[in-house]
Order: sequence, then structure tokens, then C-alpha cells
Amino acid sequence: MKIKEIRVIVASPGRNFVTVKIITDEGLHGIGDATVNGREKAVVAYLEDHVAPCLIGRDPMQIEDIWQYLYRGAYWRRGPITMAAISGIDMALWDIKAKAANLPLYQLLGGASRDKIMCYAHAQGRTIDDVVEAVLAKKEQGYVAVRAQAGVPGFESIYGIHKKGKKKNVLEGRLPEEEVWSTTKYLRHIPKVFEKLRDVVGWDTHLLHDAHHRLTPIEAARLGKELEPHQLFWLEDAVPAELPEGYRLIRQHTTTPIALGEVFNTIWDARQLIEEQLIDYIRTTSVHAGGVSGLRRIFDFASIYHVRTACHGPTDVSPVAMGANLHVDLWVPNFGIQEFSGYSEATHEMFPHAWSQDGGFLHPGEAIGHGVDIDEAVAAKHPYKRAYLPVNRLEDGTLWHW
Ligand code: GCO
Ligand code: MG
Repeated sequence: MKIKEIRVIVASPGRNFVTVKIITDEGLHGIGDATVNGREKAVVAYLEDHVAPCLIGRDPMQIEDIWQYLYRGAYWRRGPITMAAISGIDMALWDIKAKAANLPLYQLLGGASRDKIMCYAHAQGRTIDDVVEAVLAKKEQGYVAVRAQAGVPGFESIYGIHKKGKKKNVLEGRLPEEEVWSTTKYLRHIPKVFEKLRDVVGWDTHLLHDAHHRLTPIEAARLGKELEPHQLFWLEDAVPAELPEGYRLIRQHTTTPIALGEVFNTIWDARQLIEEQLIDYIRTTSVHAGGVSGLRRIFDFASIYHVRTACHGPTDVSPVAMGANLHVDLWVPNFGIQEFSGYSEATHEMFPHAWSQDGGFLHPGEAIGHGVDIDEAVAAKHPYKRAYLPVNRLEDGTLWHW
């Protein structure tokens, strides 16, 4: 079998997605997600100008060699753009291999280790009462795990809480929105949110929270400590992880479980955190960390250090990467949880998928391959629209992590 054609499809069914389609000379095709939210066209250029020409005529069954060729073979390696491109190719190749074997992908990985995949939903609200209501609504829908994000009094929009009347994160054609942030005010407010949540929601629902990279290690340590009475499932992305040893300080002070890694691209980004057991959940996802091959390598490594998996799965991780994640989730022995924040109707229509949801649980389905395809006619109806994630400033104007 040979790779005959590689198509890069960019479409915006409510938000932008970059999808790689690999077509073989035997008529089999596979697809992969290569979306980097807010930087989509950079991946498109990387794939079209630099990656695709090298792969035409190659054997699509040589997944590992192609992965190494694109990773090790590039002198300028790693980084989100490169790794999203490799991820898209890798996912599409696994799709082809599983189709050629006439098996659902999880069977090639080693078979199912569980019957269903626990996922967590997003709940957010401007006021504490709104958050409580949003969490209860998710519980009502059957979720056993819910991430709760709350507004901070005095701020109109922060991560997870959007300005009234504004479309979530889709700032079509304009420059990034600028938000304002105060860690002091946030730290004072958040423990009250979880106190109320436990009071009303009870103890049967796992509660999660995402600090979205805004704290310093000592601030994160304090938050973790103050949240201990409310027994969170995890505190996510407390501190940017460019300095992994900073997490030692957090660990010394709190037993609140720590989740990290949605922006990681390789095992090298996660190595020290995993090896020193500074985190409990590794959040790498197929689209940003090297596809199915990258994820498998990171998760196997994590398994020997008591670190469990928790693939990133917001709306900007496409249904294709979600499908790939779910096959890995069904197999991986050290599974923890899968993030799932759902998709627009137009997105479901553009990506017909075998994966399914039953309340708070997901399953990749039994279709051969990874079970997700792209309807190119639907994609053509949703042209790319430039969009950015917001940037964040402190009250005095200092640029901060978003
Ligand atoms: C999450 C994430 C996302 C990111 C988004 C950026 O935990 O789901 O933090 O909401 O902000 O993926 O593109
Ligand atoms: Mg996050």
C-alpha cells in the first residue's frame, strides 16, 4: 500500500478545525486532527509545504518510521505546530492500519480494559448560585464528574466566563480580546464556590477545577490546601509548567490531586513531572502530543509512576482527536478520566463518528479504524474564519498568562 494523496481541510463549523486526510492507492483513507486553536494556518502550511511532499509514495503501514522521520528527522523539532502536524498524520495512519486490519483501533492497542469511559463535563456560572445550578444540571444529565468554573466578583470576563452576549472564544476576524485578572481576588473567592458546591451537590459527584496557568507555586499550594476540605478530583494547570520543579513546592503543601499537561507536546515536557510524581493526572491529548503513538508512549511511561490519564477534550479538540483519545482511553491500563465538553450540531454533522455518549460515559464504538470521518461537502459550507483566544492582563496592565 502507498500514500497517494494528503489533503489538509480547514473548516469552521462554529470554530476552526484542521483535518488531515490521507488517501492510499488501495482506496483506504484515514483522517487525523491537527488543530491548534488560534494558530490553525501555521499547521496547514507546515503540513502542506513541508510534511505532505515527503510522504507521498510511502507505505502508510510504517507508522513508527514515519513518526520518527517527522520528529527525529526534522532538525527543528518539537513545539505545538510541528507536533500537531505529526499528530494529524499519525492519527490518520492508525485509522488506515486499523481499517486494513478490519478492527476498531482499540483492538490494535491491546483490546478493551473497561466497558465505558468516565468523562467530565464543564459547568460555569458568573455567580456562585449560577455555578451550583450549572453543576446540578450536568449531574441531572448523568455526569458523575463536573469541572466547575466561577466568575470572580468585579471582573466581567475571565477564563470560562464570557462577556454577556459574546460568542464563546470566537472573535471572528478581530484581534484577541483582552481580559483583566487578579490572583488575589480569585484566591479569596474560589474556596467559597466549592464550599457551596459541596453543600448543595453533595459528595457523589467528582468536582474538578481549572486554574488555567495563572498562579505561582506558593499561590497554588495555598489554593490546594484551602480546597482540601472539599475533596476535589483535581486542581488543573495551577502554574505554567515551563519550570517543572516549581511543582515540588505545591506537592509539599497539599494533598489536592494535581492535573497538568494539556499544552504539552512530547514526553519530554512531562518527563520530570511524572518521574518525580509531582502530578496525579497527565492531560496530554492525541492532537497535541504526537497522535496515538505519542499518547501511548507518554501514558505507558506515566503508568509506572502512579500517574493516571486525563486526555484534554474541549471543543477545540475535534471529534476526530476525541475518537482517537477514546480508543486509547478504552485500552490504557492507567486510565483516569476523559474531558468532554461537547460539540455544535454543525460539528457533529461535519464529522460523522462511531463514538457515542451515554450520560457521563463515552465509548469509541466498534467501527473499524478510529471510527470518525469527515464530510467534505459539509466542511466546504463552513469556511475558515480567523479567530484568537483572549490575552490576559493584570489590573495595572501587566501581561499575564491567559
Ligand atoms: C480545558 C482547557 C481549554 C483551553 C483551550 C484552549 O481544560 O479544557 O483549558 O478550555 O483553554 O483548549 O484552546
Ligand atoms: Mg485546562
